[in-house]
Amino acid sequence: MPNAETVAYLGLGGNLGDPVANMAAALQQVEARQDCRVTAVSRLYRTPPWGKTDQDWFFNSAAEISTTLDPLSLLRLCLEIERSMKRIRIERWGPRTIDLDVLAYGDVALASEELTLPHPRMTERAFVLLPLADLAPDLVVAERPISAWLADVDAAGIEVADADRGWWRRV
Ligand code: A4P
Ligand code: MG
Repeated sequence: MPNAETVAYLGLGGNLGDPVANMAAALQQVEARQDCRVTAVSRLYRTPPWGKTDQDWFFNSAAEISTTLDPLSLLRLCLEIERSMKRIRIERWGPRTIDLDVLAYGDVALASEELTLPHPRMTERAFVLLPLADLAPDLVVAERPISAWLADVDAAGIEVADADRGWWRRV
């Protein structure tokens, strides 16, 4: 019998090269697999740099997938896709061609050296919460819905770059 499917959420971002094309290619790579289906994608956002502010603005988005991969295999797939796009990881919070994070996997909570679920910093970051709220405002993370976390963060400056959720199929 095939493994059951689990709903998971991915966070995407980038500010080097052509981040929109990279995010679209990443989602197309996920979609092309037998063990993942992309079931919804957020609007595309343009966001001021968070953390290290002397760098270019980012593009950010989020995706809902349904997958038979276990959590660690899904993380490794994300890291493999990042590597295939030659992500440059020189400094923490620094510029990157693509960042592909596992935000949540079903209702799994775990913390290991390689993987923490839900993503530990997502509840502080408007550039994660705003796209995720397009898909799952009622998703509960750390005991509160995404919409409640979003109401508490500073989303100043964030713009919708493309309101058509099919943006990733057109790039
Ligand atoms: N890891 C553990 N749990 C997870 C998870 N749930 N998803 C481990 C993904 N990875 C997870 O990742 C380092 C390691 O975390 C992975 O190898 C994996 O084993 P990383 O992405 O290089 O993380 P980092 O850069 O060290 O730190 P952090 O806080 O994750 O950085 P982010 O989230 O990648 O932030 N501003 C805007 N506007 N938009 C952005 O997208 N992004 C960053 C980078 C900074 N500022 C930004 C944006
Ligand atoms: Mg990451």
